[in-house]
Amino acid sequence: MLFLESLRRQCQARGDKTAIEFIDGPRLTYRQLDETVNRCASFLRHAGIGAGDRVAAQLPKCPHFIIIHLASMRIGAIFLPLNPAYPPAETRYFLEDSGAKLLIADHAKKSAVNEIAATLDTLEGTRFVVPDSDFVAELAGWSAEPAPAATSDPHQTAMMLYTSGTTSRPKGAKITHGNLTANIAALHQAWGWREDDVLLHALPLFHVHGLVVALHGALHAGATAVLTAAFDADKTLELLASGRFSVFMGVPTMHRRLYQAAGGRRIDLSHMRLLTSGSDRLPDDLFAGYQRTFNVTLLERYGMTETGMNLSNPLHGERRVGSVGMPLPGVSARVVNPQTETPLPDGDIGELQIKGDHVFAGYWRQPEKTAEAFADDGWLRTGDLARREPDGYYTLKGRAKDLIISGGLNIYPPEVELALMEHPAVAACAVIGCPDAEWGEGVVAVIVPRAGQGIDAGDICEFCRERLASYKVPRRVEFVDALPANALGKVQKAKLRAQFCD
Ligand code: MLC
Repeated sequence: MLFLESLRRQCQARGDKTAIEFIDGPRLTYRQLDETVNRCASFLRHAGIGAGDRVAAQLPKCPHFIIIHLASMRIGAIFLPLNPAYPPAETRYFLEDSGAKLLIADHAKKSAVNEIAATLDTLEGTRFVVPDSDFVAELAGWSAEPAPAATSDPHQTAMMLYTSGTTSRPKGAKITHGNLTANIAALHQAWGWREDDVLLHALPLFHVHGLVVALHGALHAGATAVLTAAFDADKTLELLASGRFSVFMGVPTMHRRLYQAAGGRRIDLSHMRLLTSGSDRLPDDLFAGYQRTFNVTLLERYGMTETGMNLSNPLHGERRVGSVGMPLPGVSARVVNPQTETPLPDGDIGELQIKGDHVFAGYWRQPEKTAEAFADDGWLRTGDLARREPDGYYTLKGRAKDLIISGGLNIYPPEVELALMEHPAVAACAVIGCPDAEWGEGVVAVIVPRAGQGIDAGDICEFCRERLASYKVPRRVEFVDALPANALGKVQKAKLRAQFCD
């Protein structure tokens, strides 16, 4: 049964049980959720949205984000969540590339939306909707008649999540209804989701982690998701300690902040059934510090936008420090020689490759990039290096691709480099990630200035801020006379890391 169908059944079976609740905000029962999603589906259909159309949402974490997400999928449209931190230049790219028929944006972004609308000449069909803050109330006028089931095809795309590339602009990863269903089934089994679970949801909703792993996980189980509009470590710790919650999911930067918020106090969280960490490597000291401080063992797992979740430490059994565990049910994993793509024996380090019904359907209108993502025999190339231990646990050993992970967010150096190269005083540049205690890695730009041009770091950062979401803006800028290059002219980033990362 597809995820959407099982969700509909949960809505029917759970009635008055709370499905989603915002801290200091609205609460919707399963019945209200179902009804509001139906109303939103009517609204979308009236706006001319049909199967296969892209519905973009650039919204803060709010009830109507969830409603629009579920309603789009319910009518067979493709949901496209966008980070509200994107400046107009980035948002415009996503709308153009996806050919979105509708952008639903936050009121606070009204002027940015107008700016985009004025310059989006390739997309005459795009409509822009900026709802009032109470969009759920606005929907009351629309019919709650259930939409006819628009999807029974697991291969139909349900949503599109943009990921950047090492050599190109961001690409839309097509996530099908079958992918969502496979992910949820695997996590339900592996993590023992229960209807009496109460999830404290503090992640953003525009990534696979917050949207699929956390939110879908809770709704699929008929459990309750309690959401915070933003992550505040002190507040989150207070909530976790309250005894109300059984599940919490975070990225290492969030866990680090929770650990620091404890300020050396011992706060027992052992009443919680499951605390997971993902989206970036969990440092060993944090794993141990968390155990001492909170009397719980974090469960580390490994996933990516193109697949959702792949590997996980066990719910019962050893949660191994430094390891991302074993393949989830329905997931096949192998470690191969990156050159020959032949499987390696246990203990050897190679590229991690993945297969399963959860693996995405390819990149939106990019058949070449899709072909590059897969080995000839259909395995997905993750670009991550790993080692499999003889007892089946996998350990990540670095990245085969040029990627920075900061606070659980992927930043592709070429995207930042492209922005920097637009600056008239930049002759050449390279962007690297340096270890950072808070963020995991921090963006560092190494720049060769154009002769005779004045240039300073503050100006460079300001320039990037206009073109890139602020988390991608370099935290440090270094100036050099020349970049180290190999015989083929390729910049040797390892040398730059050795020089500029302490
Ligand atoms: C925010 N900032 C960051 C940042 N997040 N800088 C670098 N890296 C980040 N991740 C910057 C902002 O740009 C801003 O800069 C300043 O910090 C304050 O912004 P904020 O919004 O108040 O930040 P904060 O709330 O503190 O956010 C930190 C965070 C957030 C850790 C809570 O980054 C976060 O929610 N991360 C989780 C991301 C996530 O869900 N990843 C999953 C991807 S899916 P300025 O200069 O404007 O002040 C995936 C697959 C998988 O990877 O396996 O899960």
